Amino acid sequence: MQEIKSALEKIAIQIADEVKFTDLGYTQNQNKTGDTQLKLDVKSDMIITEILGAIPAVKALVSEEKDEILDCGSGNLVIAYDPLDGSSLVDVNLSVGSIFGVYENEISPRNLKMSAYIVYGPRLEMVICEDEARLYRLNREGKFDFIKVLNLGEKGKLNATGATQKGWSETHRKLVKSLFDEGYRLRYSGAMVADLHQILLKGGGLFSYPATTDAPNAKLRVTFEVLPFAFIYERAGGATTDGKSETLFDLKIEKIHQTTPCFFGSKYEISRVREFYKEI
Ligand code: FDP
Repeated sequence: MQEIKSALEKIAIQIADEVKFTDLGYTQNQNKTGDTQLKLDVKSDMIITEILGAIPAVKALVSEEKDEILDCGSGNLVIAYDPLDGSSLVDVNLSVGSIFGVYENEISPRNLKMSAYIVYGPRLEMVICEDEARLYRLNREGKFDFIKVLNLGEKGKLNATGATQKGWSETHRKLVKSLFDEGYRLRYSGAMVADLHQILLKGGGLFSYPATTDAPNAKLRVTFEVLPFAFIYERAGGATTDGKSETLFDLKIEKIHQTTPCFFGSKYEISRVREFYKEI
C-alpha cells in the first residue's frame, strides 16, 4: 500500500500539471458512459495507467474511460479509477479530481481495502483512506504534508444534490426541501470530488445523486466513484445509502460500469434520507 501512496503522489503532480496547461479540446472518442472524451481525460488516464501499471502488486486496472479491464501482472490488487472526474468543469476553472478504489482479488464492495481521491483546486490535496481518512497537501518543496485525519460530525449544514430537478421524484423533492427548511445551505459545483471534499472538510452535510425519471439508476458509477467515496465517508464516521439500504456496501456489482442512486453524509442526514425514501 505504501507503493500505491507514492504512486498517487506522482499521479497528483503530473495530472495537476496537465489540468493547468493541456488544451481543452475534445477527442473524437466517447467513453463507455457516452461522454465525449476531452484530451485531458485521455491524458490523465494514460498517466495513471503508466504509473499504477508498474506496481508489482497490481493485477489489473479498470478505468472509467475504458471499456475493457487492463491486465497488468500477477499481483492481487485491482484498482478502479476515474481519471478526471468533473472534467467538463475545467473550462470554467472549477476544482476537479481523480478517484481510486483499491480492491483485493476482484471488484466487489467488501473487497475494497483502500480508497483515495485527489483534488486539483487552488491547492493540490489528496485524501487516502485505509482505516481512517487522511488529508495530505502539496507543500512548496513539491512534497505532500500530512494535514489531519478527517472526521464527520453527527450532523452538518450543507446540502449538495445533483441531477436535473425536473426528473426528481416527489420523495427527493420533499427530502431536499425539509433539509433547507431546517437551515441547510446549498452547495453544488457539479464535480463530485469537490462537492464531497467540501462536505467532508466542513464536518458534514448531505451529498445526493438521486434516481430520475429518465435515469432510474441515476448517473454515478458504483465501481469508480460511489464505493471509493462510500468507503471514505463511512471510515470518517459518516453513513451512506442508495435510499433504502443500510449502506452502499450492500450493492451487488453486475457490470463494471453500473450506476446507482447514492447518498453520502453525516449519520443524521442519512437517517433523514432513509425516513423519506422508505415511503416509496
Ligand atoms: P462529470 O459528468 O462532469 O464527470 O461523474 C459524473 C459527474 O461529473 C460528477 O462529478 C458530478 O457530481 C455529476 O456528474 C454532475 O452531474 P449533474 O450535472 O447531472 O448534477
